[in-house]
Amino acid sequence: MKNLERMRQGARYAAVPLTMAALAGCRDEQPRRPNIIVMMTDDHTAQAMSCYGSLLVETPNLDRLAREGMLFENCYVPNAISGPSRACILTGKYSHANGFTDNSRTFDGDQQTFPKLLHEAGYQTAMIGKWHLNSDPQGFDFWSILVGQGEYYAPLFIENGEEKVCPGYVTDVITDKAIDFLERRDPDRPFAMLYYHKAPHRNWMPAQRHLGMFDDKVFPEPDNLLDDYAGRGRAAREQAMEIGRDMWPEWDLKLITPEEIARIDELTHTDDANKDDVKRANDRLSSIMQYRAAYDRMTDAEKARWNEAYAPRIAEWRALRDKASKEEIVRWKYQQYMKDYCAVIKGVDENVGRLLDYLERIGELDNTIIVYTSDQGFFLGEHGWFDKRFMYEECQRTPLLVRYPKAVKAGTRSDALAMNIDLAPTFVEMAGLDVPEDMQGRSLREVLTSGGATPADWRTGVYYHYYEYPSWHSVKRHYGIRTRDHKLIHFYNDVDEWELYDMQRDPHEMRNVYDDPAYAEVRARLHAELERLQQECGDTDPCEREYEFFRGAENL
Ligand code: SGN
Ligand code: CA
Repeated sequence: MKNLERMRQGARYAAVPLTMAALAGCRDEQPRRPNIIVMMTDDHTAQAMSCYGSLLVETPNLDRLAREGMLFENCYVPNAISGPSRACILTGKYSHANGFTDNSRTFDGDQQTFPKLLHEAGYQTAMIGKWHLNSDPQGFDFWSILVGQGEYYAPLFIENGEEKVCPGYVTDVITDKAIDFLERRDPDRPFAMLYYHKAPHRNWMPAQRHLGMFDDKVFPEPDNLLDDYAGRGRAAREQAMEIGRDMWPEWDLKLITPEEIARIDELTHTDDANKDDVKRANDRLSSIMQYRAAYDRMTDAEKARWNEAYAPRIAEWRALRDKASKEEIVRWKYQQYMKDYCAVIKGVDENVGRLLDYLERIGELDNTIIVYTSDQGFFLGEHGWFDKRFMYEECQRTPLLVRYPKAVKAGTRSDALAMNIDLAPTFVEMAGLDVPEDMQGRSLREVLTSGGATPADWRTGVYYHYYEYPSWHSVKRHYGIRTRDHKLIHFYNDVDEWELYDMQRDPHEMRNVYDDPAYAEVRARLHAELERLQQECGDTDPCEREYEFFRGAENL
């Protein structure tokens, strides 16, 4: 509490005239403070954005943000999982400092966040979409949040404390709410809006208009789709996120007809006391129950269109499942996964376009700092995986685009090691406030306004710490450091293993060189760097800290 008070006082409005005059090009009139929109998606990785070079899907509206703003090539999250990542963004602090280390936690909403600071400084604030922090949002004039993970069809929201089911498709509904908030705003004051999508989170249910749109596309496979994890440790081998083995046929791949759903008991019955069989039966039950619940939210007309769209896939699966090899099944499932994931991305991209058009129409587009990011990256078949959590590149890295023509040159790229904890201080600073000293990220303002040059004293390594184990997908607890050229990871808890990767020679992290004598010097240097970062951010006893888990498993 003492801290909060101190920070409140620290976040004075003092620096406005100077900073804003600089940003607004020193005009005579009282400079306008920028609006802020944070567009965040859930599990959208750079491999599925054409501005990052994706061959999987075209994202013209996101590409527009990149073309008219700055694209960050190296933005990293400190903890690649939803709730924790959201807490990092709100507070500008690492998980151990903001207290939200894993999805079972409840966010302490009394602590300092950037929306609160902006609100206190006169901004109109709104939070719309996936919140996933298990406590009510604070610091917003308007909030309308999905409950937990949220649903794709007819999603349930809590709006300023009241529950309401909203008909339609979640990505469209969130955008409608965002536009509605902007319509109702006071045009004389700046706004800050968190526009947070559920999409493209598992189980990747496309909007009706996108069903079947990729039926004829053959998606390029990552080189390591059939990875056997040789050259890596137990963490990579013992996870539960393989497309071939761990994807649920019904929930993830939609491989069940409505008639079969009705026979759920028969389908999931087992007499066998064998542990593996019981686990399989339980998984199948969860898979079908979850799918049924999601499917039942659709209207009859939507269900009919859905059934028609997935019937050919179900028929193909039946013809293939008993005769295909294990590899063929992985490859087939990967294709289906990509069809759904990319169709869901289309919904995001279109809605981002809709919001940009709206801002343009009301004359606020160029007055608004628009950020596009995701709560973390995601595996799209790399290492044979879906999901995230690992400190491996595909999910530690997250997309980051920033458009604000008054200060950010169009079409610029930055390769600075950025982090999502940098966003809070960036917004606070660009709104003309002093950045509170306890924010651990560093404002990106200098990077944004430099045309892409990285300040000489910028960070040289990013810190990571993942805690949620045992849990979904069995990714072991780990922490580590990524520098421009290397990555050092320590897996701990029920294991004690180190991994070191040469990111220049081995960008896909296929060969752990921790014990390779050729890397002895690098290894010592990285250990020292890691310790320094841990001291600096206060995570000094990463394996020893008392760690209670699964207190609120229903929150996951
Ligand atoms: C759900 C998903 C998991 C996913 C977590 C966390 N299972 O539990 O696959 O890893 O969310 O995701 S599901 O059967 O409910 O789809 S996060 O993005 O919210 O952190
Ligand atoms: Ca996520």
